[in-house]
Amino acid sequence: MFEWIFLMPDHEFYMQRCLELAKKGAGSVAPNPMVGSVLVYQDRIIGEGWHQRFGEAHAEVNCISSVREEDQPLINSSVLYVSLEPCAHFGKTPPCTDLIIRHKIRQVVIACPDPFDEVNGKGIEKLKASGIDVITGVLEKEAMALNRRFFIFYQQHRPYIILKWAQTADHFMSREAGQPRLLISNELSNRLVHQWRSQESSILVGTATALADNPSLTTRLWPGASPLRLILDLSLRLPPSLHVFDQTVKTIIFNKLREGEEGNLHYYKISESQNLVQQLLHALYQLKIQSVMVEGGARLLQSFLNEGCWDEARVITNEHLKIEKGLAAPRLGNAWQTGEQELASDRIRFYTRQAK
Ligand code: AOF
Ligand code: ZN
Repeated sequence: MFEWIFLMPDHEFYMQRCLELAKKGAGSVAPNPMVGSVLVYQDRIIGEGWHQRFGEAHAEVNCISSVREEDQPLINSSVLYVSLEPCAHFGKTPPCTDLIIRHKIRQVVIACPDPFDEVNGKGIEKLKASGIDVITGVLEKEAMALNRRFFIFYQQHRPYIILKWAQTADHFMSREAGQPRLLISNELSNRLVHQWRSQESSILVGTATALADNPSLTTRLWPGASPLRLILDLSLRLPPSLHVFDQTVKTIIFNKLREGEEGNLHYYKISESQNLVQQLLHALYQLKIQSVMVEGGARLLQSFLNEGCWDEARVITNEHLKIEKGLAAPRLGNAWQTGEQELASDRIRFYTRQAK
């Protein structure tokens, strides 16, 4: 019995390695998922790979081609670990299942199924049909969390939604309308926000925020790409002189009046009479935008909260600033706090939505 336990392959150990490898693709593979793979012969890793760049080779391909010449005869007696179901379709690259079958690999251990319609179970079926022993569900939760944007997008047909705001210690987001702009978060938090922006596909703000704060919504404080800008301007009343219209970044303007493109500005028509949040989410799904960070204002954030349409909230509180009156910050309901971080005078709290 003891010996049997000792000889059991440590699936979680190798899957953990797959997840570590997968993370090396962060920032270069979106909208594809981050995927890692290892090939193990009798408790020895003989190959490792990950999906490195969008449009290029998948994790399994890089893993198998990393095997040294002297180890190649061992491939057909090895176990392949992969953090996502191997694909069974011809996309930008050929199916990984064909490669695995061609190499006569005897066992494949998978963390989670691929929710992408073209794959979604077909990869697992194809491997099984060719006689390969397939084990699924190893570190499934961790693997899904790593690619949570990709999973939400394909399973719920909407982007992954992060709500972000800064508030005073007495729970205000800004001074009252017409009053001078209030800077709440400190420089360290502002830099962190730019890092967050670089991790998402898009940032959304409402009309009042675009006008009052004149934000650039770029990542100028962080070395990462600026996401798509999404501006809600139903009546197209925002002045073209605002930073968000400077055309340095592709910008979609959701409005009720017009469609079309002008350089980097894309006009997208929505209707005032229908549910705004649902229309936005539908549009973002159609546009294949996998994630959105909603950065204000209070009303727009509250609409997402009221609809229960959010996945994470990141709230920056300046613990030293009180203004006594102003525009109230949104109220979180059904939220779990998952973390907390202190950055000088600011405290950042992280929440996820609690399923009802
Ligand atoms: C895998 N291994 O490492 C990744 C997979 O256009 P393509 O050919 O790059 O295919 C993209 C789709 O393949 C993507 O939507 C997802 O379903 C899957 N990604 N599959 O077997 C990998 N990155
Ligand atoms: Zn593949």
